Amino acid sequence: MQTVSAHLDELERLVDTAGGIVVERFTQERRAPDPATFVGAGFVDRIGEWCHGNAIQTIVFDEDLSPSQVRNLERRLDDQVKILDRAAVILDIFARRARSREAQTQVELAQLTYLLSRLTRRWSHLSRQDGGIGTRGVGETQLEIDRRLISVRISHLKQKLKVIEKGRRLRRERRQTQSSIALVGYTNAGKSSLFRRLTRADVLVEDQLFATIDPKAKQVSLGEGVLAVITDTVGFIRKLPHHLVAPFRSTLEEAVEADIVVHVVDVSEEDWESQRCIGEEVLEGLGVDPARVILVLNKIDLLPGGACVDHAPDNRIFGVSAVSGAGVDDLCCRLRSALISAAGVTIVKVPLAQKEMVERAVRLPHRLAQHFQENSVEVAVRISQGRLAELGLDIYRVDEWEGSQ
Ligand SMILES: Nc1nc2c(ncn2[C@@H]2O[C@H](COP(=O)(O)OP(=O)(O)OP(=O)(O)O)[C@@H](O)[C@H]2O)c(=O)[nH]1
Ligand SMILES: [Mg+2]
Repeated sequence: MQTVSAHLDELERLVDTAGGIVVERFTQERRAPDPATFVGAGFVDRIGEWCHGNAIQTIVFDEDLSPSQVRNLERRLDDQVKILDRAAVILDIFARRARSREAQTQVELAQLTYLLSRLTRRWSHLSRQDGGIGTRGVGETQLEIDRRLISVRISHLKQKLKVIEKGRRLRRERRQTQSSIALVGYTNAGKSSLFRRLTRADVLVEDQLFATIDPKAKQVSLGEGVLAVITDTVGFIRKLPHHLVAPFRSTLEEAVEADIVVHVVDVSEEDWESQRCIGEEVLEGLGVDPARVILVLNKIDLLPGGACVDHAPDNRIFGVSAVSGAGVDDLCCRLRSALISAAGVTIVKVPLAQKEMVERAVRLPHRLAQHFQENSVEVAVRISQGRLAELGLDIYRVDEWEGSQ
């Protein structure tokens, strides 16, 4: 029951973000959902009466409803009340928030896919009544035409997204010489706040679900001369039907190709562990190697007595507050060392006595970090092995970065 109320709290926040006002909650305990109306028919009637008496326009279900369930429910309520499910509310929020051409295209694609799944079954139902004889073409009903038009629009949008994605991919490949970090996590975990703190960029931070729909990338200086490109992403949420997230997946897939994936979890939430699990499942589904993931438990300032989060022995978990800045320096330090030891980074260590080689090393393009020691200089650099060999620096390659980070 505790989980149910937590889920309904979240649904209430979603409705609020979508611009609705929640007036009442109803729950029914059943062994299995009713195939026709999800909840029992008598229960629907009771809610219907209540809605009628209180001039309520919309009922939102926390679970995914099938198209025929929506239809049956609306009929049973004499088409006086609109029935929505969680996915429909989320899509509405996405549509309000999308700003960039890419996000708008992704949202439209998700909406039409959702609509199409609803039209298809209704159409097959109605076409039987029609007897297949149409006036608008060979056996076509209006719904069939709608369905066809939607399918055409869907393939057009998919095509458009491919072009946008290709452009983004090319731009990213050109940047390949830069290190990258992706911020991911449950909606409202504080990804944008951390992005803002790290980059000092003015991005939207709001105590609302899905504040970020358009991923943002920006260069960040992590101290000690280490630079990286950091990306803020769309948040995760439980019970989001798979076909809806598909359009957003490619953006996320690309973000998590980053050298380091920072998984942000709001540790002040009662069910933060389950939000963490949802995040881990998504990352696993995207094929992200856990070795590349750093877990950040955010909002430690809200923990009773400002409790500290113990660092895991392998330095993969950090407690921070994006708002107060607590723990952020430690995190930056960890990010620096993680970036230096990421795949694609080579470390060369040249004795200071080798003056000419030292000159070459400290002038290498795409240097990530550089550190002078008593008798040598260390340089971490993103460079091809071939180029390193051409410069004669490959003999100075070392496995470990020893300098300060
Ligand atoms: N007290 C406290 N609040 C925080 C902290 N970090 C973020 N918040 C608040 O949490 C809310 C959500 O923050 P965002 O940064 O927008 O979260 P997000 O993960 O980007 O959320 P979406 O873009 O909606 O997925 C805002 O009201 C922030 O002010 C923190 O460390 N402490
Ligand atoms: Mg955000």
